[in-house]
Amino acid sequence: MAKNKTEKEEEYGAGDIQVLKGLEHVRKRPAMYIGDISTRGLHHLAYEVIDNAIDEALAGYCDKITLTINKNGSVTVTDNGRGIPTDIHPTEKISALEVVMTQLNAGGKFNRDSYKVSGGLHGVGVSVVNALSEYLEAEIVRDGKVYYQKYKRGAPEAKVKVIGNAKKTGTKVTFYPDSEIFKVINFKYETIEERLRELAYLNKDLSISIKDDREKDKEAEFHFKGGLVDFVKYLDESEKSISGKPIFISGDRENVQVEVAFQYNESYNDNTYTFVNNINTHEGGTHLEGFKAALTRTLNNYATKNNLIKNDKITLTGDDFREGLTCVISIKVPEPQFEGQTKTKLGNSEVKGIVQSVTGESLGNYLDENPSIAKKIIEKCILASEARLAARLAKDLTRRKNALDLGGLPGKLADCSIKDPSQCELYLVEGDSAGGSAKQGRDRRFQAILPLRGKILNVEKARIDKVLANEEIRSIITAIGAGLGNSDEFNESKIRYDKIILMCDADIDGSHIRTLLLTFFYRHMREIIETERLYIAQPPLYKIKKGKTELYAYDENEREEILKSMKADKSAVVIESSEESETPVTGSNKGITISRFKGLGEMNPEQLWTTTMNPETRTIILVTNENAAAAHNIFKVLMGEEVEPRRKFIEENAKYAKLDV
Ligand code: 28G
Repeated sequence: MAKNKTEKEEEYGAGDIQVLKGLEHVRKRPAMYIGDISTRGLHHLAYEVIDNAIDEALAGYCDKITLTINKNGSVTVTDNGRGIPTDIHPTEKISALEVVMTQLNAGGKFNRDSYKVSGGLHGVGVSVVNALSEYLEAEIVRDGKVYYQKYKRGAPEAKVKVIGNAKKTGTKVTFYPDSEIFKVINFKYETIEERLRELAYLNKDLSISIKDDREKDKEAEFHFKGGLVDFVKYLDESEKSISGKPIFISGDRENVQVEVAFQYNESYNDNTYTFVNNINTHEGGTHLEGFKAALTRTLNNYATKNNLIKNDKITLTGDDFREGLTCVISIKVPEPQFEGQTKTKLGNSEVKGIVQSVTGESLGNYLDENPSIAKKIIEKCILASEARLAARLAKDLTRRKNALDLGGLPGKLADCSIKDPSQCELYLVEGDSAGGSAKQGRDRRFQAILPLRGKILNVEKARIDKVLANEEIRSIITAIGAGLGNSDEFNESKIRYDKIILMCDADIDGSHIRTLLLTFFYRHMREIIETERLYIAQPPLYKIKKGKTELYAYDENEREEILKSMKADKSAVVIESSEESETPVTGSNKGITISRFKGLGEMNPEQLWTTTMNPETRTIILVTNENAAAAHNIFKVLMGEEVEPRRKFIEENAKYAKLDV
C-alpha cells in the first residue's frame, strides 16, 4: 500500500512538500512501514540499515560490515562499500545522499539487475529509519573526502558538508530511535547478533562484526567461509550427521541463484530454513516446493535404480525423505513476490522449476559419486516409512480408544461449560495437586483444566509412533480436539479453545516441563502457535502482606517496588518462607510478611485465581513461533546427544541461570 502511494507521488514530481508528507506519513503510521512499534519494530530499524549495507555487498563492492550499539543506546552501522553518492541529484537539486535519506523508496529497488529486497517489510528504505529517529548522522567517505549530514526526525539540519579527508570509501550511519514513536528504546544485543550471524552464513564472503558498548565483553565477528555448509553444521551442532559432511548444491538459471546445503541427522525432525534475498521465508513458497520435489524424486529414483527397497509394501513419501533433514535453502531472485499472512512466502512460480532442476541434477550426481552415503540416507528413509506405518496404526488405535470415552474427551480433563471455542481457555497444569487447585479456583464456565502428571515425553527424542503412544500427549491432543498438527489431518476449525495456557512452577523443573510442552507444540501442533493461541501463565513469586493488604510480586523488582510502597525501610530483612510458615518481620517493618511461592501447589484456589487465572488481573505471555523455536534450540543443546555443546552452553550461560536447587 505504501509502495503504490509513493510511486504516485513520484509521478507528480516529488518536491519538498511531498518529501515532508512522505516522512510525516511514516511518523503517523509507523506500523505500515516497520510492522509495529514494539521491540520488534525497533530492531527492524537496525535491520533496514544493515540491509542497505548488504545490498552494497551483493552488488560486489563491500566485504566488511560493522554494527555497534553505542553507550547512549544509538546504533552505528558501517560498510566499506562505495559510499552513498553525495553529488547533486539532477532533478531533485539536492545531494543524492539527502534523496536517499529523505525520500521514501529512493533506493532504486525496481532495478532488474540487482537482488535488492522489496517485499514484506524489508526494503522500505533507510528514509523510514531516518523519519523514525530523533536524529540520524550519515558520514560518507568518497573521492578522498569525508561528507557529513545530520537529520532530526527525518529533516536535514543542514546541507551535506565536507568535514575532512580520507582514503578508501564507505558509509557510516548512526541513528537514535525517536522516543515519541517507540515506547522502549533498548536494542537487544543477542537479537541483533543472531540476525548478523545468519547474514554472515548466507553471504560467505562477508565479514560482519558486532559490538555492544553498553556492556563489557560483548562483541563478535562472523565470517563463515563455508557459507551454507557452515550454517548447516551450526544448526546441527548438537546432532550427529549420518551423511558425512553437508551436501552442497548451487546453480544459476534465468538470473536466479540457487544455493542449498543439507545433511541427515539421527533425529526425526525436518529442520529446513529457506531464504530469499537474505530474508527468512518462514512460510516457505515455490523455492521450498522445488527442493522438496527434487529431493523426493531423485532419492526415489536412486533407491529404485539401485534396488535398495527390498520390502515391496514400502513406498517412500516426501515426509520420509525429510525425517532427520537439516537444510538451508538460499536463493537470490531479482523480483521476489512475497505472499502469505506475514509476507514471508515466495510466490514466483518460475522459481519452483529452477530450484527443482538445479537440485535434481546435482543431487543425482552426488548420489552416484557417494554410494555409501546414499545407501545410509535411503536406509534412514526406509526406517522412517516403517515408523509412519506404525504411527498410522497407533493413530487408529487412539481414535478407537477415544470413541469409547465419554464424548471422546480425556478423563482427567475438567472441561468448561461454555461450548463456543472463541470464549474458552484450556489450562495445561503441571502436577495433579496444582491441577486440583486450578479446578477449584477457575471460572468453570470458560476455563478447562487438564492436569499433566510428571514429565511429558521429550518429542525431540522420539519417533512419531512413540509420541502418539504417550498418554499425556494423547490427552492434550484429544482435549484440543483438532487432531495432530503439521499434517493434512489437523483440522483448525475443530480446535476447542481460543487460548491454551501452559501453567508450570517457577522453578527449574517447571521450566523444563514448559520447554517440553513448547517443543511438542512447535513440532507437532505448530498451527496452535501460528494462530496465536498458545500462552504461558505467569504465577507470582512472592506475596507481600501488610495488615489486610495482600500484594503479589512476579519478580524481584516488583517485590522491591511493593516494599517501597509499603514504606519498608532499607534495612528490611527479607524473610523468605513458604506459605505455610509465614514469619513476621520485626522492627521497622513490623507487620510486613513476605512469602515466596515455591510452586503452584503452594497457592490455594483463591490465590491461584486472583494471581494467575483471572483474566482481569493475570498476565499471560503469548508464545510466538520465534520464541518457541528459540526454546527448542536451547532445549536441543541441553537435551541432545552431544555433550560438548551442552557443556559450552552451560558455561556460557552460567551467569544468567538461576539454579533453584
Ligand atoms: C552503513 C550503513 C548502511 C550504501 C551505497 C552505495 C551506493 C548507493 C548506497 O547508491 C543511490 C541510486 C542509483 C546511483 C551506488 C555508490 C552507485 C555508485 C552507490 C549503506 C545512486 C544509492 N556508488 N552504499 N547507495 N543510487 N550503504 N550502508 O547504506 O543511482 S547505500
